[in-house]
Amino acid sequence: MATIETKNWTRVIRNATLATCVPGKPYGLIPRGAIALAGDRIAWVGKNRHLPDELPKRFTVTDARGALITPGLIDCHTHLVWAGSRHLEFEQSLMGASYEDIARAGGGIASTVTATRAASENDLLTLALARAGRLAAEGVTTIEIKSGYGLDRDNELKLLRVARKVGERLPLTVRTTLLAAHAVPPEFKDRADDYIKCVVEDILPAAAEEGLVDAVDAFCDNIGFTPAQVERVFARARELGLAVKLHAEQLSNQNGAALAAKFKALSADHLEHADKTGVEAMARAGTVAVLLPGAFCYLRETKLPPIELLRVHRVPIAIASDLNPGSAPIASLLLNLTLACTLFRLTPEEALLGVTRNAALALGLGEDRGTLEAGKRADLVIWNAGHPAELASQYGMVRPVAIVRGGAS
Ligand code: DI6
Ligand code: FE
Repeated sequence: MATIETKNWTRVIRNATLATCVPGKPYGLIPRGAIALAGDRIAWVGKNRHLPDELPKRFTVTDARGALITPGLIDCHTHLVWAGSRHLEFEQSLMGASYEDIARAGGGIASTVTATRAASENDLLTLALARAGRLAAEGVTTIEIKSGYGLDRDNELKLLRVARKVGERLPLTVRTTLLAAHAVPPEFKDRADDYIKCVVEDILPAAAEEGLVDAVDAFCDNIGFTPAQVERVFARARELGLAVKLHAEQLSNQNGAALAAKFKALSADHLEHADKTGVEAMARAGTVAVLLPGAFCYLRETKLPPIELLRVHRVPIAIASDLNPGSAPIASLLLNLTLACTLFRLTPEEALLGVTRNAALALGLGEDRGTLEAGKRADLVIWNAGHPAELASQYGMVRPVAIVRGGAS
């Protein structure tokens, strides 16, 4: 074997059960493995016995005593900047009102928009930090945060600024997504096309100009926007060189998955009502399927996303929390792992890949993170577990023992 170059190493963790999430074998598992870091990067991954016999004294060597190590978890779909609470709607829904009924009666997203517009940037930051902090504490090192509760230029930009600040205050990488096309704001009631014009001509360019947007999303559904309206938003996003993603086929089939694929979207999300045509288009475009079992569970949905079709067509499946005040007020990615298995029958391996490798792809970060491989960012979690299936197979007992973010813990 070639000599391993240890010159730049800053840290070694040995005697670990490494779930590298690299393709080839289940979980990319390396039992009795070791991982070496060089600054904020992974320098080397392999078996203990392939480590050089003499490790220089100058860097830290940790004995993991067999503990499981995974890549840092990635929550690739959240709406965690909001104010107000929808607990009364929760009660209405338990009395029989559907999510659509509540939205059509002026509640739903619109009620959160009222509360969020009234909140200051500072108050929103405090609320968002608490939610993101819950995710970070369970091993999440990268999150996506969408706007979508401002619905006018100043308020959408306010949400995106708060999202960026979350990434400055917490040891998390934050990717921001502009979701101005989430709902029609009250001042545009019955004028959805006029609102889309405002998104395309005003909100989107202003947010992009301020450097607040990593991607652009829209809600394509019977209570959201039509495919034609989404197309206008996506066309403008692409003109500005921004990636797109779509809330597609959550409550009904609008051919949103195919539309997302047409624009080479990073991901199409929800997908309960997606069909074969949509899945095939996603496969051809390399669009990731982001499944949101927490929202499915909270809305007591019964129509399952087409898991088998996604598998057959080799569409990468990611799992995310969808953390939001209406359909998924559940601040736990780990609970979503368990729900992905129990509700969607994903295997624990598929679930883990869904919050690591495939979640990175859904954010356009596949080259940089999501697996334990030399060259990737040194985001990793050491767990009080010995096998990766433990992460999804139980909830509330498996937790991080240590979290390394960009090489630091
Ligand atoms: N679908 C969802 O599940 C979230 N947004 C969307 O388009 C829910 C947003 C909310 O109810 O506040
Ligand atoms: Fe969502």
